[in-house]
Amino acid sequence: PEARAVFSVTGITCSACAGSVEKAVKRLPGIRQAAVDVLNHRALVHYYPNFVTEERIREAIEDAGFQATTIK
Ligand code: 9UX
Repeated sequence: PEARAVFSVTGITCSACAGSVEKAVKRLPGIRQAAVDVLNHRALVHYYPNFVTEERIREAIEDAGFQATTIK
């Protein structure tokens, strides 16, 4: 079964950074889809909870250089 997480990504405003965050998230195991919306500063991720956690995804976004909080 698939899960969905939404994150608020502070300070993300350009498509280049959106692309690097998407790439960083997609590098994790268990990611089905990752999309960053720069207008709303949101990241939407579809993932498989048996393989990766929401917190691990949040950390990957932070490691890519942006503060992220889970929205739910
Ligand atoms: Mo981007 Mo940042 O490559 O202010 S969101 S620069």
